[in-house]
Amino acid sequence: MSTELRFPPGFRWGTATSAYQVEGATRADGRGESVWDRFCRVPGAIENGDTGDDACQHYHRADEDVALMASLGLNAYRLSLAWPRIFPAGDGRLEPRGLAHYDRLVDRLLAHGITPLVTLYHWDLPQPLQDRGGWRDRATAHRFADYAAACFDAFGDRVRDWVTINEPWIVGVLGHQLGLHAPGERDVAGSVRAMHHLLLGHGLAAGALRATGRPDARAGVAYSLFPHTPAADTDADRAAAHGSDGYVNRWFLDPVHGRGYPADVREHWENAVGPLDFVADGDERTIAAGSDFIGVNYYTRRIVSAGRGDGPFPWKVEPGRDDVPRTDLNWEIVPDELTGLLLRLHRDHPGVPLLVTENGAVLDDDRRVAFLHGHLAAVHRALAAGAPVEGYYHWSFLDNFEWAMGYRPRFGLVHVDRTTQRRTVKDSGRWYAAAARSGAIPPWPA
Ligand code: IFM
Repeated sequence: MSTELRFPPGFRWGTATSAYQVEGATRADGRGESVWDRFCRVPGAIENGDTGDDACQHYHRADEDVALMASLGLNAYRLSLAWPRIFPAGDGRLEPRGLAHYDRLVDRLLAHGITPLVTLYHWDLPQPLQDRGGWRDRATAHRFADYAAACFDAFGDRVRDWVTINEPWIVGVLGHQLGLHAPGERDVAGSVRAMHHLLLGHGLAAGALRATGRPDARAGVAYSLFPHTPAADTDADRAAAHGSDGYVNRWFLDPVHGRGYPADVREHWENAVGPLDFVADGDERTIAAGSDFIGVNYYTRRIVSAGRGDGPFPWKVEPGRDDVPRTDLNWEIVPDELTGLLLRLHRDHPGVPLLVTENGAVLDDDRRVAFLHGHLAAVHRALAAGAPVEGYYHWSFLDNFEWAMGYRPRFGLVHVDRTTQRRTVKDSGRWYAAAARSGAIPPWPA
């Protein structure tokens, strides 16, 4: 009798990338400047002075890369569109060469039986919009909805599923609070505005998708979700973990899925930055208008204790447990938390389909196989317990530009030689291909 773990028919076996991290060709075909092009020029901002100028040259090697994906038997791919390729100035003139590139890429994927999941915003804001205030300015949410509508118009006949915004919390915290990501702001109040406008942009874009009248089109956010563990089994640490969960997870999930901003987090933010007067009447209704799935980007958990340490809040993020294995970036590897997270989302937002839109690790490749195995088994347990998980997109297809850490961390199932750009499928890529082809993984533990 087989004890393999079989996934449901139609399960999406995918990988994920984002435009700035893989495309390169930042000056090709009329592409405008993005905040990341600018940020990479700030001395010391990126390890080793790396930039996305070349990245994996995916812009020029898209055919080869899609053929490689197909040869691995993958049936899904999450990619992002570069806003500055489509609207080089952020708004106004559409660049037909940018549209033509993605048009061809989408056709290529479909011709190989690979279903595209398209992200509209994976952090490469056109610099001219940043010059007008970026996400701190409400108008950016409207420009985003215009860009989204143009993409729905161009690709909506072939693309059904859209991730509007990738990881609004990370954009807020790393980009606007800590200055570690583009646009490099250190402005706590500005970060709260930015996060609100990102969600508003999502709601406006989801509304624009509805307005296309395509009944099977779906929109959702890909959230950076961190399950929380209290450091000690005390009321104080449990309250801290709940508060931090609000800051990281509920602040985004609740409004998008119709519950409005959570009162406890709103109070924390108002204590920290004053009244949230940029949340206009009706905004929460707009934000809640029409999300069709939850995109789960899961990497690790947060262990939290009471005390000060995490920005302006009364909790502290602890370093993690000694007996838990780590990735080479020192992130705890806890696949069980993914099961718990998926079940929690199913409980809190019943009926909403779930997609694991990112999961991956920087590890030597033997350990990546174990990581994949553990996390897919975790997804399987969630499915068995009733969570409606439709697919898994491994981060990442290729070793790529890991933002402020440059090219040092390698997340790919496919190795990319930085000098020759040669692609070599890793053992983990072959393992994942076997799983995708058979629709099952060996029993866990192996
Ligand atoms: O590379 C990033 C990606 O762009 C967003 N989610 C996390 C990944 C790994 O850090």
